[in-house]
Amino acid sequence: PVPINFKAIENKWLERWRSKAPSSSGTLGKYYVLAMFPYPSGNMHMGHVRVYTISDTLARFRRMLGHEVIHPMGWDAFGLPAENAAMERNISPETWTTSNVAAMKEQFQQLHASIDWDREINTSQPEYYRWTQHLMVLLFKRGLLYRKQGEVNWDPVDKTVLANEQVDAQGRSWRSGALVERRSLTQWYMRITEYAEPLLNDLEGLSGWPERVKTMQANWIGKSQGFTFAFSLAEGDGQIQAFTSRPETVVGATYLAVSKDHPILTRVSPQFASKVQSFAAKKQIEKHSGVDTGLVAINPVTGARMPIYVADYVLADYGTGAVMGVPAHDVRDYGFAMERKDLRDFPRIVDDPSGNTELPYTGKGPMSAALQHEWVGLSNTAAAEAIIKFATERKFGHPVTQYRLRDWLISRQRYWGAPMPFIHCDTCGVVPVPESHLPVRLPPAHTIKLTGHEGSPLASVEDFVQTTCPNCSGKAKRDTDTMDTFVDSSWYFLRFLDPTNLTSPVAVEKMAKMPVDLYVGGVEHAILHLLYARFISKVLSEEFPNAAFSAQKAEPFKRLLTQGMVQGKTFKSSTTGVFVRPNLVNLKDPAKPVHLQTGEPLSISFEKMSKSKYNGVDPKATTDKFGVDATRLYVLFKAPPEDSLEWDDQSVVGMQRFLAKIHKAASQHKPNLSEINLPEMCDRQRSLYRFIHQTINDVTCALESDFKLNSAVSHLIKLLNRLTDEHHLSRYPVYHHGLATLIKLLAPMAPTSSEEFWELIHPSSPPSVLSEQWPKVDPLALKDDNVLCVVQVNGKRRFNITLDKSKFPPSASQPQAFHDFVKAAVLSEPTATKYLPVHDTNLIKRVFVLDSGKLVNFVVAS
Ligand code: ANZ
Ligand code: ZN
Repeated sequence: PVPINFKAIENKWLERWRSKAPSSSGTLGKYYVLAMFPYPSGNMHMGHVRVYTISDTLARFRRMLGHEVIHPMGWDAFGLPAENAAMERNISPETWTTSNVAAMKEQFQQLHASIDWDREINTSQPEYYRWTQHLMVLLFKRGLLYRKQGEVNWDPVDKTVLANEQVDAQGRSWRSGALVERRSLTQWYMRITEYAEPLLNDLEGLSGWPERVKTMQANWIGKSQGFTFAFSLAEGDGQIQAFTSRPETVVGATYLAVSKDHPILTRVSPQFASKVQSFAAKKQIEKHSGVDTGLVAINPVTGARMPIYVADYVLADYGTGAVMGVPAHDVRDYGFAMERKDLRDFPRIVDDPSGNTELPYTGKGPMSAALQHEWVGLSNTAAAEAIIKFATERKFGHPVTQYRLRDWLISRQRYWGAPMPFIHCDTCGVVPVPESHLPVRLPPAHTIKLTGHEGSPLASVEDFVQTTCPNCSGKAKRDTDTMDTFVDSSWYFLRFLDPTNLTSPVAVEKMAKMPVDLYVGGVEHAILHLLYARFISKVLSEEFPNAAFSAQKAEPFKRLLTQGMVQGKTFKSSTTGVFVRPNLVNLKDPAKPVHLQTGEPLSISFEKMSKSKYNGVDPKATTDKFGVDATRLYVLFKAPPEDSLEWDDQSVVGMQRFLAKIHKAASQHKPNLSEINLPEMCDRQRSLYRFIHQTINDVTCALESDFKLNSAVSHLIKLLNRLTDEHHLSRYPVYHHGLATLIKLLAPMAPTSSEEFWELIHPSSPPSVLSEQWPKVDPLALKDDNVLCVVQVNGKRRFNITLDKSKFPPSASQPQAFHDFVKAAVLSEPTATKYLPVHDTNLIKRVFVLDSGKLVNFVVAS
């Protein structure tokens, strides 16, 4: 087909839409579709195109279904990249952010995304962060926000602290990649641990979330049941509590290890003190390092003397900050003990049922005979129960539930973030900024030196720091930390419901629009963002109680769709592994690309798009070249939303052709608007009608519940092909019905093209396909009234025919009539001439009709 002039069509419909906004009122109730709001980098990449195409398609679909749709967008605008970019360019982070927001908003429009821009929010504007600050005050008053001195993760490159969650397993910062150092600092924390139980338990009710994400959240919360033993000091009184998940191993505990800030360290004798102090001051963390404190405890079960060490591997904020060392059965304890002469002698507690005698052994098994104790021979789990009972009765232990989840460290020593709304007064302590003084505005960037110092940039602005205490009116100082940007995004979905409220973050009655019905975003947010959002949501639903929302446990996101990555085609030298620019690749033999200049063989792979791999594809270039709708369709069609998508420019053309074919069919079509009349249809019409309604069913299912958007597109392609095949029916209403249905089903995915096609087939009727009702499945159409009949000739299977059940004479009461009906149907089938003497029926000796017409056997004279 001739390519269509998509630019002209796009412009025409954008212009018409501008004069008439799509309706967002509906009779089916609200539907809140939310795509994770972007960081305004200024450039939309293909990953964005993918998420927002998905969310826009589903928003448009829901509008056609009759929902009142909420599909907002905003900007997660605070954060380090703005600050760093601003320093590089010598402009303020605010200027940089504002121009990026404008550019990206333009790019949203270029995608034809149907967004409620009147709900737009920007987390870096005082109108928004005023309420983020309000929430912090509220959490502070509830005891859910507090300051604490402790060991924190310090990023030496970004010069700020990081939450535990922002440090990866290799000990590197999620943002800068720098090796994180430990420092002892006073910081702000949110008491998310108080909500560990509901955060864990309520996962169960989230049937619309991927299992994978729920597991990640559950593991992050990391609930473990355990036991705490009290170990008494050998000299003087005093005890150390140690948390263990293996209480039965206490009989093999040969030493204790405590963290660097454990209170027991104040009891160290002068002889050991200097060594212990210098160890505690050390920054780097090593697996097996530690020093003897000279203190000794007594094993409450065996009575053995246990030296007490201070060791790097003991975390200050897990359990009790003390571990009972069981070298025989714990890998870390084993490593630690084997490096120290006085700890190398330790007993085995649990036998390996397979007879292996190697240590450490971390599996299950019977209690070792060498123990000479009443527990010998019991399974280790039974022994654990017995020891728990024994210790509980004698009061040297108690069961505990432990979580891996830590309180959330939210303060940052950077400029571009929401200031913590607190004042430090020598007399009154920490005082929240009164409501009427909010927001605490960020001082303008030009007054601040952003680089070259440690600690908060805000601390250098005297005007900002010096203030009076709201409580006693004495001289006081403002807090100079800003908030982690994850705080900003932990409640934005609530603000979208009430974006301009001047007296509250969100009005109680607006909470009734929660939860978000569908949340679309990257799986990289599966832990942090979603956990924080769930936490804040639960807290806020207590402050702004809305019965409906609370009844759903205040879970903010009902369904979660995590879309996969968009990957670009990458050429890599097979020998050096260096990435090669596509314009330096010789593709004469597409299967064996070589370097244009060196002739080196290159390998092809698909990898996450990035500048360094020369595999990025610019969304604007793509939509300019192929059209917005072809791009949108391609993104939906190429892979199921959850999988990664391998970008291939060549196949976008396929979508362009698909649209051009519909355009052609619509232009040539002479509408027949008469009513569909099922009983009057011939077989072919009836079968086309069924196909149309199967397509409605499949596409609706894909958009409504299983989100197989790729197969939704392929169902539409099949419907078009079917209509092309049945073009001889074009003057009948069923054909018109098919074409009109195709265009309606296509509308959410390819909106401007569908508008154009709709106009072509309805020259005089309503102007917008988007305001049409979503097609409904006719249950009569789907009712299968065909019987597949296998035809045998002299016992040999020859061909099949389909019999129309609705035309059957009643077989039970008139067996002969039924028999004749089937026989006639077979003989009138064109293929019958090949196998049966159609013109000389005398040669047919007998006909057996079996199984209600599913099998028929002709006995023919040879
Ligand atoms: C003795 C023991 C014997 C342990 C054994 C394990 C195996 P989960 O299950 O993840 O909760 N532990 C306790 N507090 C710690 C701290 N502050 N820093 C580092 N490790 C600590 O882990 C619980 C286990 O981790 C505890 O059980 C303790 O070692 C260690 F065969 O106690 B166990
Ligand atoms: Zn005061």
